[in-house]
Amino acid sequence: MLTLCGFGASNYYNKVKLVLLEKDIAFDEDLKWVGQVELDASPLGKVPYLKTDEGTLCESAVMVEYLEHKYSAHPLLPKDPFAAAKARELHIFLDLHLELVARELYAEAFFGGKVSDAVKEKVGKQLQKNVAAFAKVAKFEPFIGGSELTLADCAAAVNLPLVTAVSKTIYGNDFLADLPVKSYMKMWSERPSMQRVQADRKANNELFLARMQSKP
Ligand SMILES: N[C@@H](CCC(=O)N[C@@H](CS)C(=O)NCC(=O)O)C(=O)O
Repeated sequence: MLTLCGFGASNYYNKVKLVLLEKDIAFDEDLKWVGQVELDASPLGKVPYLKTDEGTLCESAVMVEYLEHKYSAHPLLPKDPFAAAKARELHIFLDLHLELVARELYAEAFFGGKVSDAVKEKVGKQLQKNVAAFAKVAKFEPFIGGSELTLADCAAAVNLPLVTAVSKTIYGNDFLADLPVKSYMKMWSERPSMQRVQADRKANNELFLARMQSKP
């Protein structure tokens, strides 16, 4: 049996959850907030992590690759090695070059904190550069890499809305405005996997914000 550990307000948690649901794999969830993470499973103290009958895994990109190889039904990577590599390329762009850069602004965008003007300027430039590069590799036809839903779509579905929200809040304009993200997310919103993830995310987000506010 698989147990996904973490919390539903986390984009990386939800990427793995979308993959589990899209592939129709049975799994349990174990609510672990940051600070409650089992460090032998996730030594950096990050969520998500996955418990399997073979052992534990941390890093969402690794988890979804494991799931893809272990469970052949409902494939989320093309069989062709080059096409699969192109999907992985998009996955890296989304996690590393978009989300991880935007993350530097979450404190102010979402959590009532403050980010210095110097950081805002540096991150803004980097994010705009990376969005322009991402626009060259993303297809939205209708899926992020073309005609097939892949692992990269599960990363896109959780990360693109964050980039939009952060850039709108911090810089007053949506850095993704030139891309068809709205129709892409509408397509996702019609999938049962996303409907469950969104419902769980909303419920968990309330708990998450309440926990943040109760901390000094
Ligand atoms: N590269 C990691 C990133 C996971 C991550 O940053 N998770 C956040 C929650 S969305 C977290 O656990 N943050 C707490 C921390 O970094 O201490 C992955 O893909 O799993």
